[in-house]
Amino acid sequence: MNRETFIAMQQITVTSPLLPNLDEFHEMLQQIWDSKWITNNGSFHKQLEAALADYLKVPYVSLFTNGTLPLLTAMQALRITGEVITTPYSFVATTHSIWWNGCKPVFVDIDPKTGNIDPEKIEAAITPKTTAIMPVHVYGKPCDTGRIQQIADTYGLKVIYDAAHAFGVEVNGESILNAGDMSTLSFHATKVYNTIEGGAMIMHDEATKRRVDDLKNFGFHGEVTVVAPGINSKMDEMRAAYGLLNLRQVDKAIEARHQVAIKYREALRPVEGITFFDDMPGVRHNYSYFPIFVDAERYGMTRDELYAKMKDNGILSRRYFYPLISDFSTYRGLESARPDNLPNAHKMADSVICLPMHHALSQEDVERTLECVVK
Ligand code: T4K
Repeated sequence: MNRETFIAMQQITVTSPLLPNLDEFHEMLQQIWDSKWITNNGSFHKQLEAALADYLKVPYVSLFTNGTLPLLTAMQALRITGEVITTPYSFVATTHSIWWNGCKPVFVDIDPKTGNIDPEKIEAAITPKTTAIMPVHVYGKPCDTGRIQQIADTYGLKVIYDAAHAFGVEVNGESILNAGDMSTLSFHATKVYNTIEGGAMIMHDEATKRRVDDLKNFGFHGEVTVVAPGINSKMDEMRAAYGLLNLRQVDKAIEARHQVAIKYREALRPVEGITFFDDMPGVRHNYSYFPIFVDAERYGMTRDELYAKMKDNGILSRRYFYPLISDFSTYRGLESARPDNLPNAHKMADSVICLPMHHALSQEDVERTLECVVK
């Protein structure tokens, strides 16, 4: 076998989906076939909402068909208008949700210690038109939710957390998903916990849950009454069943990721010019991503050179989150998108590589990855 064929066969991807046992999934599919109830708040949908509320230690969960629609719907449910303060260092869906609601995103720089929005820079971005803050727990690292809430309370703003990466993350035993007015999750195939495509919204009270459930079902409340201009973003029974099965094995998957993080950190700590995040005290992390940051001068190679070298060796790392959202054509004309407003975000986006990180990485995969980075 030549080198090219070997590498093509042995590719190590940045992530790999957690898949349920196929026989168990088939049994559940049989139940769905027997019942002929395949979507619209079916039995597995109800079971998954209850099981997730329990697992995540949150009061109410509303399932969605992906992680973007709960962001859009949260803004509708809270009747957000005007300007929304957010981070440029995220997946583009965060800002798109603001745009799709006819609001203006206002970018605030990040804290280089966490990659999350810097709370100390939020107040300077507030105007009379600001109605909400949309922070992101990037890579599952908790935002400074206490400080953000203080600012929101002072200025009468809503807070919607894009918690797409923060499945199962806890601070001092409490779910990070309970912070703010609402939090949203993504259950995409590439996430720690997946339902193939899927997502959820977390809220504090039953009335909000009812309103959100109406909104994701075209605004229908009952059979003949439409109470709001809703959308269709319901999760079907197949994916809810798949989600129930994956919930049984997600803790094991998170522990496997944790072990990979330990090996990466041990090998990378002495490497000149490579930095990474350590665990935060009191936090239950989910190890959803393993970003490293390349200082080209000290490392002796640029981020993009290392990225290309990994690719040549069959290691498909990703540069999440490069380019910055504020650099995409839709947003770069905004005043807050000016690079001099976002120096920390630019530095992080220009130096980041997310190493392969998932539950099924073998010792050999980890070693091959490290061989590429530790020269
Ligand atoms: N907010 C934040 C902060 C987010 O990060 C995201 C999504 C959202 C909101 C929106 O949530 P969703 O509407 O997507 O639920 C991925 C995902 O599509 C996206 O969900 C995710 N964030 C984003 C960070 O990454 P790509 O384009 O990088 O994925 P892709 O298809 O290149 O896959 C990466 C690797 O994963 C592949 O090289 C191999 C592996 N893979 C992927 C898929 C889809 C598999 O092994 N099997 C698969 O089925 O966007």
